[in-house]
Amino acid sequence: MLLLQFSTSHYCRKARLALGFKQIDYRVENLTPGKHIFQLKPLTGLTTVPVLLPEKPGEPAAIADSTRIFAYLEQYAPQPSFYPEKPTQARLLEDWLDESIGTATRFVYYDFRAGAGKSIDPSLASKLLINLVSFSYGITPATVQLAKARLKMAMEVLSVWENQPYLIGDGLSVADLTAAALLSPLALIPEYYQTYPWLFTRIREIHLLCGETLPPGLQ
Ligand SMILES: N[C@@H](CCC(=O)N[C@@H](CS)C(=O)NCC(=O)O)C(=O)O
Repeated sequence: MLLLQFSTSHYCRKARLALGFKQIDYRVENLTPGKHIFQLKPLTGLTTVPVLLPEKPGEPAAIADSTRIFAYLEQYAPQPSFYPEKPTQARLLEDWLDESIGTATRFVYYDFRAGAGKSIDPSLASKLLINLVSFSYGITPATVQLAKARLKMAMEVLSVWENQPYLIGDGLSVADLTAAALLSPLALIPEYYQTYPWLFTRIREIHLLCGETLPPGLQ
């Protein structure tokens, strides 16, 4: 299988955790932001990564969107399951993390990289990328404030992780994999790293379990 991705995207990290959890062999192709639109649009009708190409006869040519990639992988390799218990609750948590919290993380992360975290990569290329992302997603002081409030609420919901390794029941689910990927960029922000140490303990554990490289800040 081939995963089309941006190397730094947390949604692509989510797809890699899924492939690692299922122990499926795959290769990655890193796309160039901007140029990616011309590669992806004809393939999926969308412009977002991750996109999975199963490269198998009789299988779909391309699957776009991390949630659909999870659904495909679940039927391709049912065990271990992404939904061991309370599948409806797990899917709801995944959807909320995808649609609300992954976006909030992006806003807070790029705001940090443009300000206090500038020195992480002072190169011109990084500066241009941060400016491009901030412009395309409408990252402004007001939207960052809203995103910070969303993350505060997310920490309350995810604080289940403080006392137990799984968000739902007694097994790792899509909810754990999604939270571990989509909140991982916060590891570089001291305010989050210091206030929520349990979050980064779980993110680290899940990466190790899935054989995925630890995100920046946890290496
Ligand atoms: N809901 C999508 C979100 C993916 C997403 O937002 N991907 C971003 C990178 S983190 C992207 O491809 N942005 C480029 C674009 O929108 O053209 C998923 O779960 O796959």
